[in-house]
Amino acid sequence: MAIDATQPYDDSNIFARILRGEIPSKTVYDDEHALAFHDINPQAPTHILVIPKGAYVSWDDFSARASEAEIAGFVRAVGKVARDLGLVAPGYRLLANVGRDSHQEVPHLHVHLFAGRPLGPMLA
Ligand code: IU
Repeated sequence: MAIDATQPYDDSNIFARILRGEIPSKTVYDDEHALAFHDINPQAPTHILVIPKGAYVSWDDFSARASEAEIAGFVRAVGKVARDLGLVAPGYRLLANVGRDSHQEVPHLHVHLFAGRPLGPMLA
């Protein structure tokens, strides 16, 4: 079910539980500011989720409240995952859903990274 991204952060969400180590994930990258892991229901041969370690619901929440170090760390992590997985040459797609109309389901900011096949034209 899509969430209302204006709600306060709910630390019982599934990604918060993954960050606390309460639920396992197939981790591909982990540092001070970000965690990246395989999506449980992949929509492409490679489907990674990259999340900041801080408690942020959405891109706008993150950009308003996160420190410069958190923002830089998160953005760098997304790029590092793409480089480390060898995705730059074939190409990849980043997507962040926010709120009801985009069908965001997990109320912790995440960027989807899709790759591994021609992804077709961007869908609005
Ligand atoms: P969305 O942008 O909030 O709609 O994407 C949430 C994603 O989280 C979606 O692709 C799910 O398959 C994925 N996911 C997951 O990887 N592990 C989980 O335990 C749950 C959802 I729940």
